[in-house]
Amino acid sequence: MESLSKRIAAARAAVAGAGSLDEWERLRVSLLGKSGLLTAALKELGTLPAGQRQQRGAELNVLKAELSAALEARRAQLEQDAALARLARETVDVSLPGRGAMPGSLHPVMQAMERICAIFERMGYRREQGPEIEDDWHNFEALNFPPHHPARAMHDTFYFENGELLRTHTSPVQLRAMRGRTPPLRIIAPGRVYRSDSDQTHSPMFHQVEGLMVAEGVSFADLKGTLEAFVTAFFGRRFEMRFRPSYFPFTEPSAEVDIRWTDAAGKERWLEVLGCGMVHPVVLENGGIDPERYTGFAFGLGVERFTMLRHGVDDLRAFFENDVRFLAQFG
Ligand code: 2U9
Repeated sequence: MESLSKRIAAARAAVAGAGSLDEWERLRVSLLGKSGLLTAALKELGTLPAGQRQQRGAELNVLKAELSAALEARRAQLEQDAALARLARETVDVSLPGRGAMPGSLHPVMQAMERICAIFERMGYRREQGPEIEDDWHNFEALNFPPHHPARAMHDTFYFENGELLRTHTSPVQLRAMRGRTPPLRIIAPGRVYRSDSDQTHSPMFHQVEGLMVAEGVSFADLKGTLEAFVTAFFGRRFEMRFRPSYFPFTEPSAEVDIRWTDAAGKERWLEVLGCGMVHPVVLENGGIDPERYTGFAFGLGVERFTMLRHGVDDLRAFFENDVRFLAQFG
């Protein structure tokens, strides 16, 4: 018993001095494990005479409880030390410069579309939307493109097998709006349109904004004043403007609008930016509006083109490549 006491006193000192959880585990096994010091002493109880067995057993149990408590206390301490060491290792130096965030922003074409619509909304126009998959009647026939008419060739159309098509302009939106309402109306129709065409200045999907005003006594002079006010508001300055006779099936008379533009090299030239005209009587009728009583004007523009002019971008494809280095310049 005496030598056991000495060995236990030594074990206690070792437990108190255990420097790591690994060392602690080796000690626990050597004391309380299957062939540990105390386990062996307890096993030996069976060899003692019955008279001594009970007292010795009680003493050993007290020692075992004391050792367990000492082991437990040391383990708690070692774990706490380890946790504190990890916290110290993982501290963040808040004085280091950050990596920098990359906030997203509206695509430049969408920004221009918003700008265009907001200008017309201030003039009393209401935004309308419609389906991108259309039927022949809404996209062509009702807009005075007769079947097999050469004007249809102006739009390289994507057709579905069932005869439906991807709208080639947002005009069907205004047509649907006319059919559901009575004049006076002012409608602005922004949206995606599709034409089978792709090069430096054409994309198979692009964005249009079209406008329509119908009321009693609307004239070409109203159209000119509206588009001059719009161009001035969009670019933030006045331009010399030219309304050049043109042809669209859905307007008569029709015009293309040029502005006097100074290019990057400082050279002045006329630049086409809009199409417009007085709504054809046949189109008013198809929209359920009496052409004897009402007149209207309409116009259309390509949003990518306006975005390119506003920012001096010379290749349309930059808007569809989604290179963040390009897009981040418009944040
Ligand atoms: C209805 C009646 C008339 C819309 C118009 C244009 C002229 C026009 C082009 C500009 C460049 C399309 O993006 S572009 O290729 N648009 O020139 N659009 S008048 O006329 C309408 C629309 C709807 C019911």
